[in-house]
Amino acid sequence: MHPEGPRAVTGAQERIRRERAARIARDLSEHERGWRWYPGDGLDPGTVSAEAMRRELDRDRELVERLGTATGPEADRLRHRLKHFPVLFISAPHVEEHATGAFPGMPTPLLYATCLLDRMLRIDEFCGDRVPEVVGVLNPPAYSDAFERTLVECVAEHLPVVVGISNLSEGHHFALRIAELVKSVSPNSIVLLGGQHEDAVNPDAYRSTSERVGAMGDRQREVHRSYSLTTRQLDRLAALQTFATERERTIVDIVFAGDAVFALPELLAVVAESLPVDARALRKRLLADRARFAALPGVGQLVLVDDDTQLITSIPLSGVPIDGNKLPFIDVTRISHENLFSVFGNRPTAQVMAALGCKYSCSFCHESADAFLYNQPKIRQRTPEHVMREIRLRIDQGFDAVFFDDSTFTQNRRWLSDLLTMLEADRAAGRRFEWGCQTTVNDVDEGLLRRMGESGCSYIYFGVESAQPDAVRVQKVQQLRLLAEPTDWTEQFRRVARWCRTAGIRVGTSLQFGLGETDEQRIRTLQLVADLHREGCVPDGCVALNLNSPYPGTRQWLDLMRSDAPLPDYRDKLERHPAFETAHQFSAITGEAVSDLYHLAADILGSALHQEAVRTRQ
Ligand code: B12
Ligand code: SF4
Repeated sequence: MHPEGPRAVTGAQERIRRERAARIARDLSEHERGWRWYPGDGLDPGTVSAEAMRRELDRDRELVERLGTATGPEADRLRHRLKHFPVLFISAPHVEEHATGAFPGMPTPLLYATCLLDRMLRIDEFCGDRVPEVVGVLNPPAYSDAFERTLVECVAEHLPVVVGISNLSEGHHFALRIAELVKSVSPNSIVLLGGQHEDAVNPDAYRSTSERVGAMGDRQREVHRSYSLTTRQLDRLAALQTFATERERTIVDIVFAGDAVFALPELLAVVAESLPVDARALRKRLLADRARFAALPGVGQLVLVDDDTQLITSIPLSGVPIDGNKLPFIDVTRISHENLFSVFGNRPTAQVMAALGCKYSCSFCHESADAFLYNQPKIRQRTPEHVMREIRLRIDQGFDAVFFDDSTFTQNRRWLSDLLTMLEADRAAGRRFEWGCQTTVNDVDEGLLRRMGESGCSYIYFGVESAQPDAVRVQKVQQLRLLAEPTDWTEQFRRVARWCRTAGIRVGTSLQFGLGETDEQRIRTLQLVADLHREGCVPDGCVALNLNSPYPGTRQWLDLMRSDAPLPDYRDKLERHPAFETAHQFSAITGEAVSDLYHLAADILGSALHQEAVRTRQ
């Protein structure tokens, strides 16, 4: 019973509903108000659930117990403190200052991981008794002393209960440094690591995939033979898993591998129930509460060290893939660094991902193995309607341009045609914006490019790799030979670049070295791009240089696991030439040869080369 009786309860309920309505009107833009959890669900975000109502009434009661019936700013501050606990998110950068070969974009992996949590917080429907307050989303474009100072200040000021760090392999070294710094300032903060590096060094995923392949018929088993791993081969990966070292056991508390969308709010709900939190007690509780996670949508697992046995233990999710159409849009409003794309004149650019996955399986690319390792469909596509709603939201939020982050945006022609029809209709209705995407030279033709250009597409990034890529490693090249009019890769790129020029689309490209090419082939590659630059197809600053480096979660990585060659350890500080997108110590081209290659590329490509230093401005 409420301390002041049933009438006071009804009054409080009315107040809570009014506050919710005001919050929706204040915080949500028009395109976010018509749905509760995901666009199209037909539910009202203003409805206060029984759980949220109970939580607010409990807070009222706690406040009365502490302050009596006093109101005013002090009461508001206390209510806020009683209700919330601080959490901090960080997207680990992969380069230091003065790098010129990097493109710092939006931290989409982190934003996807927090999308459901963010929605819950925006409509005040977090599924727990105490509510996380996100005190920062740090996405530094580069690791620097200034970033360390900002981090230390932020952690010291807020003493976050949980710090979530998003971690790709190239940024792994910095992710661990961030974890260490957090623990040095706030030893009680729970440090949580997640992202594609953790997905790709998770021995459980490789073990279960190997078992799945072992149970297949002969033909299927042959197709997937790269995934057949012996115990010895799997054990080699164990040394790279986070928690394999003593240091990691002291600076990281929980690792998440796989789809974190539903798992993250659940984990924070367990934290909310365990406040004031202690890492050992939390781990014990998580292990006892496994069933909560086994019921959640998503493929993946929490990974932690069992304090009783000292063994690395997993808490799996249900294994049911997440439908991207039933997720809230990512919340792009809280990141510390704005996302400006020089190809769109440094105007605010929204990154939108319409599909996950790629139909090809190039050996150096994470798309080659990741979906299969997590037993997911190879391509997970959102409907064009769902994507259009996100675009409309971004335009209303003030973004001037959209970049589609899909690996191969034009891989599904029917889907693309439907989206283009919608873009054309919006354009005719006055909603005009510039957009770009990335794809392969196999997956476009003259008519399609013309139509894309007419609907606002002004830039396409083609992963060309080289003038004569090795068809075994670069599967898209192999596929080109199967087209109706088989052609040579160089010729196809030249033809596509010219079609783009006619359609008013600028071409960007990434070149990849260290895939076994000869010096002569390198020169031919650079000259091909330089010619297209001179012809006006490739504008200044739109060519990126890469060195092939075996990333965990690729077919190349599986081949390394099956061989006796050492597996790269991304805990090491990576050696990189500032003008390359990728580090080189695990590459076939290292040391002096890297700067020689840079000078060769700079001489031949001139201003076509991307040379802009990462912007560190907030
Ligand atoms: C957008 C993007 C970028 C952006 C932003 C990346 C960032 N960290 O901020 C930019 C342009 C900056 C970028 C840079 C690079 N990228 Co990139 N990028 C992508 C891309 C296209 C989309 C990522 C995404 O949003 N996916 C969708 C979400 C739903 O999936 P997800 O990323 O797996 O995230 C889920 C989980 O991992 C987890 N999770 C993620 N973060 C966190 C954090 C916490 C706390 C928790 C609990 C869980 C969690 O939950 C998420 C939701 O389920 C992917 C390709 C792809 N299709 O995924 C490549 C990809 C991630 N990039 C890759 C690479 C190699 C790079 C670069 C090295 C490129 C380069 N040569 O310079 C750099 C390295 C950046 C770094 N910090 O280390 C590889 C990663 C391989 C690996 N093993 O790490 C990928 C897979 C591309 C590929 N096809 O190989 N990239
Ligand atoms: S075509 Fe591009 S995205 Fe697809 S597997 Fe090859 S490199 Fe990766």
